[in-house]
Amino acid sequence: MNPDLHFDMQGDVAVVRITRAAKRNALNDGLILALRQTFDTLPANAKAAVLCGEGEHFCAGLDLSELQTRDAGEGMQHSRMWHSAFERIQFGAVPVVAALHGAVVGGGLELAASCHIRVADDSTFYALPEGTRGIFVGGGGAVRIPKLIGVARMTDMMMTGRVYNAVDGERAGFAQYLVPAGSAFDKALELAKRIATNAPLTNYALMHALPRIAEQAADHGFVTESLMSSITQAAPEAKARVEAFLQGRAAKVGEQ
Ligand code: 1HE
Repeated sequence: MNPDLHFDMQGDVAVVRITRAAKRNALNDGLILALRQTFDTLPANAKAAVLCGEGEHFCAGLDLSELQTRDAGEGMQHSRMWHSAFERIQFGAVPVVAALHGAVVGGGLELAASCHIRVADDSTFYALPEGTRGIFVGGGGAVRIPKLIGVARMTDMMMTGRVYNAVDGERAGFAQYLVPAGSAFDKALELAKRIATNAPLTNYALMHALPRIAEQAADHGFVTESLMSSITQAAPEAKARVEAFLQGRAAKVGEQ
């Protein structure tokens, strides 16, 4: 295991923590490969995961000290390495909740965007300093970030160096939850534990089918939706859950 990445299980939730606080959790090649390996080989009993960072910041993005003079081909391979690691998060085995605080910038924002749910605390800020550094996003941000905040906001961030604070960031769509400073991890863990109680096929459909359906033409999307709907409904677990509700044994909407 990479010394800059800590892994442990809290019940059936996998907790993945970047522990490179001295360098603001900047992502070097070793860390990217370790993230890929970790999400590729989660224990079979993991039903959800939390991704977080140690210290004052979630992640300062690409380790700029490794940004050597790559030629175009090497640069593309490097970017593709990030893509393959973050795809293991987005399209991996379990839903991943990101616990955000402090800097969520550059590749750190790309990493957060590959998770399924983002919980930010009041100290969180978002930026894409790639624009200032004379480069471009390369970790899937051009695909994922506009889906959260729209092309216009991302263009503005990269052209002008705009930084979003936690409140404006939540309003813009970076995070689905905003909590008091210091409590993002606890909230993320609470959500992950809740997600872990879902029927596995429902979580699978949300992770693997929903984002693809959303990108399909509507008439294709309706068919894919109906297939996924029939598969989830046919599972014995779905029948048992519906039966429990009908017999008054399951929570009503809004009850835990
Ligand atoms: C780093 C990095 C890094 C910090 N690579 N070493 N990302 C950026 O352009 C963000 C650059 N970082 C910052 O703007 C600031 O560090 C923070 C706002 C995140 C935090 O500030 P602060 O005052 O808490 O920390 P610091 O004093 O700036 O940094 C502490 C140390 O971490 C320092 O090293 P030291 O040896 O002098 O102690 C910094 O050099 C180091 N450090 N951030 C390397 N990013 C797939 S493409 C993705 C493209 C990108 O992500 S580009 C955006 C890169």
